[in-house]
Amino acid sequence: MEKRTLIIGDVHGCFKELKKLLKKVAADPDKDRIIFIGDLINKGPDSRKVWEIFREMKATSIMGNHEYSLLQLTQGKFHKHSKYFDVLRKNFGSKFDDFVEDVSQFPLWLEDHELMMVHGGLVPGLHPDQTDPWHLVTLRTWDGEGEDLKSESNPPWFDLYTGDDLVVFGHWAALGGVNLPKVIGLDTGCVYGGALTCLILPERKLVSVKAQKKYAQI
Ligand SMILES: [Mn+2]
Repeated sequence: MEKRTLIIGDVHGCFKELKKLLKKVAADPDKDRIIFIGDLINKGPDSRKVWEIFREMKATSIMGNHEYSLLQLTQGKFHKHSKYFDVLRKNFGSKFDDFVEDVSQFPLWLEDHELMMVHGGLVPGLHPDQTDPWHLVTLRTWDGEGEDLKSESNPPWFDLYTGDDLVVFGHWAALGGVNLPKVIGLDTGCVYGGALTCLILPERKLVSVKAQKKYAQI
């Protein structure tokens, strides 16, 4: 049987829901390829526990905007999400440096045969290696220039996508998930009281577990 690929949406510290979801899909680190779509951390109950599960699952993660900002901050650059930094540091304690080392290995995108994975989205007409990393991790809508990445007066980036790869992304919880022929959005807003979702490939099956509570405001 072909190896399964399990792609998991934005966890944001929701370790209980993550455990439940992994159980529901019978995730097996020795048999499945397990990939997180980014934003493992911040906002939710326990980022460190999510990272521990990530390690147990021998998983990979795409770089989310929260991981990207964390790296910038550890390099002394001011960035968004700095308000989460102290909480995260305390949460990880003596494991903080190990965690940051792991995060520094997260790819900004992953392309594999006919599959493309990215946290935010793809700039229309550009390959990720031609794209500003900040766009890859935060893009929602496209204004034609990349100045405004989220105004709802502009079209979602995936409305302008014309490639052949199946693109799997996260980051846009307000949509409550996206399922189009060439585009799958996995952020179903677990930390906001929604659900945590896993895409199983090659079957293209979506499996979710409901959030136990609302941990943060969207
Ligand atoms: Mn995000």
